[in-house]
Amino acid sequence: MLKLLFLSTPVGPLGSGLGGGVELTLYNLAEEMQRRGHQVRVVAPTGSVLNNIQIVEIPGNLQIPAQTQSRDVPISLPSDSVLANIWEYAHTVAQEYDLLVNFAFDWLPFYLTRFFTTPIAHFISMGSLSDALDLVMTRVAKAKQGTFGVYTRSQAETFPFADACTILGSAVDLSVYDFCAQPDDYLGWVGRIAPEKGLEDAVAAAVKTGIPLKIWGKIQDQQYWEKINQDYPEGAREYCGFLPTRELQAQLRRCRALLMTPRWVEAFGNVAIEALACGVPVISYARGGPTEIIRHGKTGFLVTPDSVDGLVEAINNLDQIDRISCRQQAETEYSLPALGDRFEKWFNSRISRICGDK
Ligand code: HBI
Repeated sequence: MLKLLFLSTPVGPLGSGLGGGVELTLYNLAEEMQRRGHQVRVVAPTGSVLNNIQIVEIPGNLQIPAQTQSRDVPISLPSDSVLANIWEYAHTVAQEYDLLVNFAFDWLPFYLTRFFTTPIAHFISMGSLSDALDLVMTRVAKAKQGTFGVYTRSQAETFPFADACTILGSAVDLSVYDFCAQPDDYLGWVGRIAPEKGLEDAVAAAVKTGIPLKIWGKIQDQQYWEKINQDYPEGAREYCGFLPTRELQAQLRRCRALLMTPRWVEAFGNVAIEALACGVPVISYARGGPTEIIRHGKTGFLVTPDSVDGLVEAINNLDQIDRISCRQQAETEYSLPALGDRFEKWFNSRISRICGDK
């Protein structure tokens, strides 16, 4: 039995949607590790909510989302930084745990690694975003073998230390997602509403095909959202809010397809496996994580990046896809037990390696 301390992302309370896919990963992993008999405690910003997982809430000001910064921006922390407060707490209790698992994509936790005696495993939730982060991560990767876990190979390859990354994939709790054989006549888009997610292309494709688009997710960039509203007619899209998983899947399952339009190297694309779990085919730009998830022509389509016409062509070919094969792929590749096996192996290797560290 391992005693695990999970240190959450500092960009928002868990359950707010500001943490995007990493919120789902952290929650699913905590659930699965507890199911296996390990002790898990999560340290997260005040206001975080996770059902039946012990949370230590830490006050302080949220961190600027790293993907809104350019690559050469100096590292910054707000006054009374929640990130710094989380790691001050971690330092006071570290001795009580076998392993600290970090989910923040931030300079401070990477820099502090060398000063902790308790082993730290860093789960990286995005591709490379900044030179300063790449530098400190490369230094840690060299000093502590096996420190970095990532979702996908294409995400790892955005970093100079790609070969030092452990590929972990992702998963969903399949019991929460219900298969839907007969969809309604609309398309779906799920994600943080922000420029790197390319929502405008999904709306443009919906307008061209005349099939309405339903949108779920947190509005993270207000003016980006307002520009989409100005550029596209009302009928083409309906904003359905940011929903908890059970409510989301009850609507997502009724889509003819999920559209994914990432402008950046999407580290994984948890929404893709949520859709597959409901039997919903996924049409995505061939960029980042989705290229390792979608079986082209079988469980969805991979489209030339940034090509709205490519999205339209794929939408017109949806009848080729058998929705059962989407659910089956989720069951074979993205179940929680499979995820738990991969992470448990990584945790144990990180703990045992403590003696081998330079
Ligand atoms: N930005 N600074 C910072 N730290 C994070 O942990 C972070 C982020 N931006 C986005 C994000 N985490 C998550 O939404 C993604 O990792 C999924």
